[in-house]
Amino acid sequence: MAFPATFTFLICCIYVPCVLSIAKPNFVIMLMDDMGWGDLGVYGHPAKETPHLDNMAQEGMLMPDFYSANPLCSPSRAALMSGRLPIRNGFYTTNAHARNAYTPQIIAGGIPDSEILLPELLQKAGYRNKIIGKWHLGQQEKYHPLKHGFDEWFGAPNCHFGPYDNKKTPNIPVYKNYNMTGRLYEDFKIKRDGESNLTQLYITEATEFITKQAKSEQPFFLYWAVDATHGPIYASKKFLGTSRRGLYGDAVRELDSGVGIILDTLKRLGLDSNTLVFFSSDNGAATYSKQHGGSNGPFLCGKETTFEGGMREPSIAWWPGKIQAGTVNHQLGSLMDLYTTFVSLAGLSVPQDRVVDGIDLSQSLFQQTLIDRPIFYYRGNELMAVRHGSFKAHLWTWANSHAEYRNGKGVDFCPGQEIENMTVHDQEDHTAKPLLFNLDSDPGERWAIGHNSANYKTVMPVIQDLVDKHHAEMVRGEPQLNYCDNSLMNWSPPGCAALGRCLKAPKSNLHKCTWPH
Ligand SMILES: [Ca+2]
Repeated sequence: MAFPATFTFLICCIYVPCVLSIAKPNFVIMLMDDMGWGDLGVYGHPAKETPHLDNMAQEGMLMPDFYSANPLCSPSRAALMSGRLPIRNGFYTTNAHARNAYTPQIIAGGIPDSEILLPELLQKAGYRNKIIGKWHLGQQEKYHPLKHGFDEWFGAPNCHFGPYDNKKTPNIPVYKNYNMTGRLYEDFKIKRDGESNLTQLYITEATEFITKQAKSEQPFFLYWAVDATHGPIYASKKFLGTSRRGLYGDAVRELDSGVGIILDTLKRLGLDSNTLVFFSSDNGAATYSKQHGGSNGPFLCGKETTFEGGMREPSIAWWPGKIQAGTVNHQLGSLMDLYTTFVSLAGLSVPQDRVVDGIDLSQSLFQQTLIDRPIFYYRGNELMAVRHGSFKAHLWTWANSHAEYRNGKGVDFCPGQEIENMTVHDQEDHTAKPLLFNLDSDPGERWAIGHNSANYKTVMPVIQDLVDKHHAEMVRGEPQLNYCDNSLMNWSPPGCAALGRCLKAPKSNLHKCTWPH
């Protein structure tokens, strides 16, 4: 007997995935740079200057227990893109123990070809991928985003430090896809008072891309990697002087307005019901900037450290109709999870030939089922701490060196915060008897649980098993951040000849990079 077409379709839907009947969802990652957990109104900042983010949380899900994979830009972003801890993907150094390393423009390494990045997988599923803003996975051409799965790029390969003299150090190029379109400070101004229209350009690039994709009906992945809250902090003229918090607050307000504009664009084009937007930050606020930087709320220290202030991120998930509005989800999450979750929602599987640290958060986002999993906190080549459930165990503690701290007169990663055995200036090894904290009752990591308490004796063996298993199964990637070379800086980026903007590179001086903390 012949089944009616609709009945056959239904049977197909039950037994095989309805690939053709369901449009693939779009993905947007809004990744802030050095923005802290406590910078958003909805996360408790008293300035209450983030109405669009607060509204995004109202329409979506607040995720207060969400982490970056590292307390520094480059390793955090490499983990986000690869779904794997920096210790696996190579974004660490072995030049010294437990040192934070990144990709300044003298770095010789970058994201290895062997890593399969999120956009590479999404490209296979028919997506068009765009990165706007900071890449930070290597400035050499072979490491560029368009060599690793992105179709479009507007932004810079490195941090926006400068201005440089183009003799000892070149100004950082800004790319439009494969080729440079100018340089920071020369063609894309960042003035001494912090005025720059870069965030406005990044907002326009985003809305134009989304509008183009809406017309084409091709699914897209937008990685909005804006960097106005990373030093040197900047904001456009319209926002300068408008915050109660000073220049940092001006930058936050402008980014917040950008979030509103992008979400409105999605709504206006009818894409909101089919787009998962995730807002977060690459690492904690730079507490060493004191009143000139961001806020990590109740958490200890900030950027560069594996205390909560270094890695817990202000995170919001948004997908109207799919993620229940106005919810708070205490799932322990990681930016690496976006890799696995997006790949799964796109109908693909993560690579099976390697360990992927990110987990599929779909059931947590859509059904609010908590998934049991640990969070590993690395600093360089060392596993510093592990969180499981409410508890966090510190295996190693360190703020920064005495040489850098200079008795409080130098660089201070924990200003105004001093916790015994924690915010120390010699690296302390606690692996034999880890320091244990309950982050639900003690989010500031101030009161260690007694080694002889019943709580310690119950919790610590569970975490120790996780640590032992993690170490036993670990396959470390070849470290990418050991060597530096001045000849590898952005002297002659692709496209410089057409603009008449190539600079003369010095002789190669390959040497071990120095990572002070
Ligand atoms: Ca950062």
